[in-house]
Amino acid sequence: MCEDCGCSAGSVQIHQGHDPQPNKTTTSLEVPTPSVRHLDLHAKILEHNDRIADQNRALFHQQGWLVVNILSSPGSGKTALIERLAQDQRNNWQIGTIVGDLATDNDAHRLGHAGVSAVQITTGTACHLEASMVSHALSKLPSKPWDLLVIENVGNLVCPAAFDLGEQIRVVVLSVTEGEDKPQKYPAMFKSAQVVLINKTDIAEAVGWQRDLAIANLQQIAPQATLFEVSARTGAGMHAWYAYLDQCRQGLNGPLSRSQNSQVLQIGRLSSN
Ligand SMILES: Nc1nc2c(ncn2[C@@H]2O[C@H](COP(=O)(O)OP(=O)(O)OP(=O)(O)O)[C@@H](O)[C@H]2O)c(=O)[nH]1
Ligand SMILES: [Zn+2]
Ligand SMILES: [Zn+2]
Repeated sequence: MCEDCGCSAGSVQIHQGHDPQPNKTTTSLEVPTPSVRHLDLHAKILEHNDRIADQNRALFHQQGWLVVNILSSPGSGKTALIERLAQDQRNNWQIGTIVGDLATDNDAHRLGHAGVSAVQITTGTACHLEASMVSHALSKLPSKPWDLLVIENVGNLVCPAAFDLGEQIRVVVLSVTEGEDKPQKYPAMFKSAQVVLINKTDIAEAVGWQRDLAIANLQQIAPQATLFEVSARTGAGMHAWYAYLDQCRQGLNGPLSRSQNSQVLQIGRLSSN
């Protein structure tokens, strides 16, 4: 975990387990809460980030770019989804990408091969992207009238939730291999999403994915999100996701109405701003 975002500074509790064996002892430990100074510093970092995110947002708006921030745990298929998008929409949209990882430029290479301009940010120890990193990366992107700028965040379901990058749409990917309880375990991330993509549906049956349970969990934690069930591997379900993006592009951040998007499985109300 990175030190910059204060992610290691929260009050950590180790809970007593439900031990089925009667004579076993279990422990409960609470690590002290962070100092006021530490919390102050964290608040300042977020405030600073929000200011730069606002500048990014103003630039995106002025340029008429639709900007999407994709977040998930490592390996959920963020890059694969962008590769598929690039391939399917190569004749329709001019797509730029900014991709964050702690190390390597593997993802930027993959996206380059998929035919889109890609700028890699390597964050070193930071486990999330910040608005200032995106702002710097923008200067490395060729200047084009982007229809769509996709930002792939660092694989992490915790810290990236707190950092606004100035995007119009925040997309959280949940793949079927991760388990149905991820929305409950990482509520801040799912609560911040406009869209949830359930990925790797091609292997849902093989891994025993409990679809109804997952959707109920999402409904409980993230009723504001619009859900698409997709497979980056086979392309299944991607057209509804593209239709959503297209409508957002046309309205540039305007909300979709339910009736406009009958293919979309609604798990709750759509964003109203
Ligand atoms: N079966 C199946 N595999 C997939 C799908 N999408 C991605 N994968 C595989 O999942 C693995 C991880 O995919 P990536 O696209 O690298 O995931 P990522 O979220 O970008 O990973 P990080 O950038 O490391 O966080 C790769 O082996 C992909 O081929 C899918 O829809 N179905
Ligand atoms: Zn962190
Ligand atoms: Zn990736």
